[in-house]
Amino acid sequence: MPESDSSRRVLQVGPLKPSLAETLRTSYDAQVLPDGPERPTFLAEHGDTIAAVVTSGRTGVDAGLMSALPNLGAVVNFGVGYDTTDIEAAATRNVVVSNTPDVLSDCVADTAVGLLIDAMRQFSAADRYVRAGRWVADGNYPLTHKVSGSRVGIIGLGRIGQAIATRLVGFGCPISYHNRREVADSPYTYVESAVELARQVDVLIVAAAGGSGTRHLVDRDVLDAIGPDGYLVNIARGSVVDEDALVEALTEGKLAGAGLDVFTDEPKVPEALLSMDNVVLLPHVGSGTIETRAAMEALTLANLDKFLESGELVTPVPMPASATRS
Ligand code: 8YV
Repeated sequence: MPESDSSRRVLQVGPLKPSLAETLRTSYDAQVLPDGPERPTFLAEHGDTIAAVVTSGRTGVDAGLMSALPNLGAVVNFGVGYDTTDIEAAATRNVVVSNTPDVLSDCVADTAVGLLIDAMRQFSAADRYVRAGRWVADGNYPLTHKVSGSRVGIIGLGRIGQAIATRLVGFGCPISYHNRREVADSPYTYVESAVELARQVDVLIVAAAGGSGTRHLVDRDVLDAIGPDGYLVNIARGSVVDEDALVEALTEGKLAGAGLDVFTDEPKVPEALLSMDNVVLLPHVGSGTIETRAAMEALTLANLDKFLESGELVTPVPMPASATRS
């Protein structure tokens, strides 16, 4: 870690993993952006001393906050998804942005497969059945659906999408995918549109990045195309799925079930889903293991260190070409 310089401070924006927040405070003399009415005063007093922000995908840095930090050089994001940071505004201001790719792909892919199995086999619901004494009272649990060999479609064949595919090949699942563009040398079948992909598969898994480009990519038409025998799994961002349409489809039996780790307005989950045994609900825990969160923390600090030393990042995110950069 470089020598601390009072004109090049680090700012924590939003809650972070406690050990990361503690390291930022003790080793980087980082400040924490206040949330309440003290924020404008804090920014007026300290805004021009901030060289780097450390945040997470749950909070991010919007254009308004960026303009209150005129000497900001980097947004260091804990997490692979950075849709809460305004990348166009960052590019315009020559602010570089990093995320934590690769180190979480295994755990998020494990979560996707876990959700798929749980939604189709209803293990969580069957567990509740045992605990409620219903095995004794009501007899055997109803039959569910076979996972191995089911046709799986993946929306977004990036690092996480590919890690999901690799796992499901082991289950004998034929894999097809939809992506912004076809992935060169991929062994999986490319499908031109999300709706066409949904039509062809038994399970649709959402692994696309969030943000305006993918908002409601899984809309009513895509959900209709999955159909009453099909399942949806989302480990990406709630924003990629039209949640009202999803709730409606599940309520009306137009979808067999769903496994969801992400929601539109976390931590709020639509009330209607809470009583559905064909829906598995997780509190955004995709990357949430001790091992992976430690690796994400280390990569976050490596990005911060490199930026403070050289102005560069270890894992920069691609910046949009459209923004004007000097
Ligand atoms: C984390 C995530 O929950 O990496 C991401 O984009 O959504 C998760 O790994 C989140 O970033 C931690 O705040």
